[in-house]
Amino acid sequence: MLPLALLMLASCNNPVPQNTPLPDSASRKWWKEAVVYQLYPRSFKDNNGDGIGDLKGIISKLDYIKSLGVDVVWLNPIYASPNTDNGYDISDYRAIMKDFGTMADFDTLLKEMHVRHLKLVMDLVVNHTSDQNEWFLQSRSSRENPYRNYYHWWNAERGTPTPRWSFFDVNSDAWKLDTPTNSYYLHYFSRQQPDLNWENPVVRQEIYKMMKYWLDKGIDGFRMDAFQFVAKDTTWPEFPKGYEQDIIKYYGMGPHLHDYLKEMNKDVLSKYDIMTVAEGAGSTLDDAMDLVGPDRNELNMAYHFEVMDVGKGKPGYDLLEFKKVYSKWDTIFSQKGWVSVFLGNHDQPRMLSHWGSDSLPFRGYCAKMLNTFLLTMRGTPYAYYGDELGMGNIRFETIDDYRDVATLNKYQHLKATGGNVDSFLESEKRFGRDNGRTPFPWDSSANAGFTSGTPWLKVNPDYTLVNAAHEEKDSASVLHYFRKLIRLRKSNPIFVYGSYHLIDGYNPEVYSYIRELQGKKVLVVLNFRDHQAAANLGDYLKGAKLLLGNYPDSAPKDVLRPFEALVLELP
Ligand code: TEU
Ligand code: CA
Repeated sequence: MLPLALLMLASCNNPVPQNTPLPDSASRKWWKEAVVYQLYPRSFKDNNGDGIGDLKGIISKLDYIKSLGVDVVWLNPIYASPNTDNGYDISDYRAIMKDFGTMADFDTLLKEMHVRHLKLVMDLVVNHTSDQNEWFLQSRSSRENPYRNYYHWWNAERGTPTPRWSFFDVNSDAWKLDTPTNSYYLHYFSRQQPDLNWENPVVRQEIYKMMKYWLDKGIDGFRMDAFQFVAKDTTWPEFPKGYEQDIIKYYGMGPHLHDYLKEMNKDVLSKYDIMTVAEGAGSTLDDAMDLVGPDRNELNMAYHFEVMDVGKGKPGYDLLEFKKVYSKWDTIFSQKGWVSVFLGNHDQPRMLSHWGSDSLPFRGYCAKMLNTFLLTMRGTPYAYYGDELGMGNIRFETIDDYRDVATLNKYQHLKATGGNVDSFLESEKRFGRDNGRTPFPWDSSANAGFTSGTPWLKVNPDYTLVNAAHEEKDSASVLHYFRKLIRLRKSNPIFVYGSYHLIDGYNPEVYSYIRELQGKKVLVVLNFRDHQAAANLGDYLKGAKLLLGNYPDSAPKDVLRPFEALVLELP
């Protein structure tokens, strides 16, 4: 993959495409033209004062969501769950989590969304269930139980199982000895999240039936959680030492994964006009293309993680790396297939803090600049709730403030093994998942208007500055700019179907690219730094006309102010 990535930055010396055709009607799809709004239900709006966001809360805010101009809402899991991983541990796939409301609330939500021409995409969590799921309760009860093979078991008389690393386990061990049957079960995530056995055709049929249950209710698609991990090599080969550093290579795209997807597509997906996106796209170009190639009959669009590695583990990040990754993924799908574009989600810190700066005086400019990137790239943009306001990381001081199983278990592990918990807490201020899960700031009243009770996770104290009511009144706010960006994208197919061409690729501070469709060209220029930076646009500026900029006196020019963003129409 690397050689292609290196070529990317140099490709800016190639001529700009001149006449990219509009794809034929068969290749134009609603899910390519849509803007997705990802909403974390626990933190959006609490309707009954228990401190937890709920479906009635979301219903009460649908007009706000509609006002953004987005088309699709992706809801993180709302199924019945004991909530060890905030709903990613499902105990009943056909019920709604008590905290969130009832099935009647769900039906109302879906109906009210469709009235407003908003589509609903649900999280589908089928790599694992909760250990409280009836399937698992049966499975663990005896070796002869009919549900036994729904999960992966290793009888203890065989000795200890081949080591498997776990994302969330306190000991990083993915095998847990279960005394009732003296056997180990597999859990890539926490002990409360046993992995389903996809090799069992009965499991697959159960899942397909469950998917139809929701699709027949009228939902518009699935985001498939951790799906690249579902297929396992059940001969359990030894992996080389240190394999967990390259986990996607060893856990991703296991045997028969594509067979399962083809089967699921034939039995379920192909029968509906829906959006389907798997979390993760493997580790090679072929993996990604195999998932979403239009001739493959598997899924619609990829959601890769590579860009998240660019900013991991070190302060600051290299903008050239960032450009390489985005340019590479654009190239992969330039002829066929489709990709998601995102800068944050519920597993990541806030995009503003991670990729830019939430410090004054530039925070508003920076939030606008990052949103400009998100909404002018090729691929379906996923805006994460609150990023339309410019929310930032909360940066908790103590472990007691955290709720995330990933943070809590890691902390416990370090404590038990004499690791450095202080430096861990410092790094969680930058990377902890709870940074991206704090309650939505609706207004400047107590608890940001999110709840009348005690919020399940602290509200970011900066809500007095960053909240929807305040930004609604301020025509120069991030919120108003976000709406303008969406209107711009919607009014011009160049942003969806236009080719992408990098300009001045080796510029370490400014990211510039041209989108071109049927001879029309738009130039996007983004200063990723908190200081003035040169864009080296040269002749491209001749006759350029401003479509949108994030400073009050924006105009086409070559030297950009801190976090300045320009969207220019070229002659
Ligand atoms: O995440 C899958 C996944 O691979 C995560 O471990 C991811 O690498 C990590 O969160 C980065 O910090 C999905 C969901 O998005 C996540 O919220 C769940 O916790 C996880 O699956 C288990 O269902
Ligand atoms: Ca509630």
